[in-house]
Amino acid sequence: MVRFDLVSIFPRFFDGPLGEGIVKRAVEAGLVDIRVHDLRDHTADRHRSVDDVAYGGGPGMVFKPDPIVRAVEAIAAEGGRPDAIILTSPQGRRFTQAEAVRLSGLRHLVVLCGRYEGIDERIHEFFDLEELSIGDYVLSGGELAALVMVDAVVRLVPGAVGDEQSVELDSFTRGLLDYPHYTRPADFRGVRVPDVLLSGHHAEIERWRKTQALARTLARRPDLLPDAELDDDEREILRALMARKGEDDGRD
Ligand code: 9D3
Repeated sequence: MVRFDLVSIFPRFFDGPLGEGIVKRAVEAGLVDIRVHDLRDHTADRHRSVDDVAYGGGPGMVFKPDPIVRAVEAIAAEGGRPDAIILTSPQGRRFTQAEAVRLSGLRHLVVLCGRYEGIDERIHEFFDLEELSIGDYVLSGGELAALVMVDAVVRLVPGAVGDEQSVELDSFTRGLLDYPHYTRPADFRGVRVPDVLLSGHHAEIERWRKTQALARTLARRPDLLPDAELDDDEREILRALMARKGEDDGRD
């Protein structure tokens, strides 16, 4: 069982995404426990204020430290000391599949959803915070990033995804992009499914899929190849693809 406590100023943001599909099923099956907390419930002032202007001036607001510290203390008082406290932040290190695997091995995760310009830096004096970003683009806040992390981690909890094999074969687990997929009809408006897939030759189909996955990875995500887990076949196919590409590059 993995427990998530998500802290946000927009708690209803999570209703839709957590109420559908694999995550919903995992919650219903008791594999994960996901609790959403309204940061404003942890304020101590009449106006329930969570933010204030920045010392030193400049645009944008900053989360006050007090409601955040109180929220984490309340979670710890009720659910015990968490194994990790994550702050979603554009300044964080990148959340990757390897991070998802690491987090899926923990039992209790707190995710603080950043907004505005961030949290008062003194928060770091009170907890070990791990800052994580989901990528190099600008979001309006950390809620979507938190949902991305929850989704990626929940899929890794044993039993959450019906077919364990599909989790194991997932492209980012192996470090390669997936091969192309086709379904019926064999001829769609004159465009045919590659013959090899209809041939019934399982060894040929496997080799075609490996070649396609490698060619796509080479063309679209060559950055993945150095860390990809390749079998002997795949290493040989990749050598051939790269030799061919080398020849093409030299052509005018
Ligand atoms: C307008 C604010 N910007 C001023 C220079 C900085 C800024 C602050 C807060 C930009 C975006 C955000 C909100 N983003 C997140 O909280 C966030 C995020 C992201 O924007 N991209 C990728 N991962 C993440 S995790 C949290």
